Amino acid sequence: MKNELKNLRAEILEAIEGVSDLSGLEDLRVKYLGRKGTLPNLLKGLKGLADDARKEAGAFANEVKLSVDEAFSALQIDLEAKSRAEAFAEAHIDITRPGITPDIGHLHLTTQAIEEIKTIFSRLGFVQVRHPEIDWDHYAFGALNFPEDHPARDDWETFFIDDAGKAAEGENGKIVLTPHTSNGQVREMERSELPIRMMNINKTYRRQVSARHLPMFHQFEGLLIDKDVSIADLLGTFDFFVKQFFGPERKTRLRPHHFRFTEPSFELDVSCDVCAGTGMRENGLKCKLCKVGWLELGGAGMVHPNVLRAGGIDPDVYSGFAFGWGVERTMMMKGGINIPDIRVMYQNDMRFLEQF
Ligand code: FA5
Repeated sequence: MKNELKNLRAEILEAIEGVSDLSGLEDLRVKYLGRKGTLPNLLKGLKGLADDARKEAGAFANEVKLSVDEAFSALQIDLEAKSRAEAFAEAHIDITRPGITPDIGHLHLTTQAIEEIKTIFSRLGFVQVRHPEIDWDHYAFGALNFPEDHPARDDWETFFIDDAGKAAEGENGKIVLTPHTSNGQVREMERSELPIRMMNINKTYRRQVSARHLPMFHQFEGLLIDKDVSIADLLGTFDFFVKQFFGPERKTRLRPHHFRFTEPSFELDVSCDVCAGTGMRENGLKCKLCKVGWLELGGAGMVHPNVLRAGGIDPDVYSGFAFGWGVERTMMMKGGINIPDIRVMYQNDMRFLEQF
C-alpha cells in the first residue's frame, strides 16, 4: 500500500506539472482526489490491512494527501494570478472616451418658489423669519382669537401631538403641527420690535388631501404693523407681489371672508393658469384644480385688535395687516407651470421634477 501511495504521489505531481490552465487543473483534481478519484479508491484498501499496517499506511496516506493538496493549491494560486494578468493586459482602456457625467440636482419647485417670494417681499422691506412649525395651541389658535370650540381645533382638521396616548398639554395648551403660519404673528409681536415687517415661511399641516390640498404644504405669512396702516397698504402690497410673480396680465380678485384674527378679512383669488380662467379643460371636462376659473391663494385682512393686545401692542396706537398664502398653490398658478394636481409636487417622480 505504501508503495502504491508513493507511486500515485509521483504520478499526480508529474501530471500537475504538465497543467497550464485552471480548467486542466480542475480535471486533474477530480481525476485523482474527487469522490470516485484514484486516491480515495486506493484508500478503501486500508480497511483490509492488519491494525499496525493500517496505522502506518494511514499516516503515510495523510502525508501524501497533504503534499498533493499543497501542490494543487500552489498551482491554483499561480494560474489565477496568470489569468488575471492576461485579462488585464487584454483590457484596452480608451482614455479619449468621454466620461460619465454625474447627475446634477437642482432646487425643488417649492424651494424655487420660496426663494422668489422672499426676494419680492424683501424689496418691500419684509424680513424673513422662521417661527416654529410645531407650536402651542396658544400661538396657533388661542392668541389669534379662536374660541375653544372652533372647528379648526378639531382633531379632524389639525394634527395634535400625542404624548403616550394623551395629548400633551402645557400652560399654552396642546402641541400642534401648525395648520397655518399665522402662529408667527403673536410670536413676532412678542419680540417687541416695532414697526414689524415679517415674512414667515414654513411648513404647515392639515388633515386634507385632494387635487388642491396636501396634508403637508407651505405657507408664507406677511405681517406689517406700524402707525396708520390701512387697507390701501394691503392692496398695494398684493398688487406689487402679484405683478412681480405672475406678470402684469394675470387677473386677481379679493373676496370678503371671515378670519378670527383679522377684521375686515379677505381671500385673494388668481385667475387659473391651468384652464386660462375658464373653469373648463380642452377635453370639455371641468378643471379639477379650480373648478370655477379662479383659484384661492390665501387669506388676508387687518390685524384684529384682540390679536394686537395678545401680542402686547396697543391697538389705539398701532394697526397692521396680515396675509397667509399657500406656496404650492401660488407656484402652480405661475404662467406656464401647468400642474393640474397639487399632489404631484411631492411624489418625487423624476419625470416631473426634471421639468423645472
Ligand atoms: C389661513 O391659513 C390663514 N391663516 C390665512 C391668513 C393669514 C388670513 C393672515 C388672514 C391673515 P386658509 O385656511 O384659507 O387661511 O389657507 C390659506 C392658503 O393656504 C389657502 O388659500 C391655500 O393657498 C393654502 N392651503 C390651505 N390648505 C391647504 C392644503 N391642505 N394644501 C395646500 N395648500 C393649502
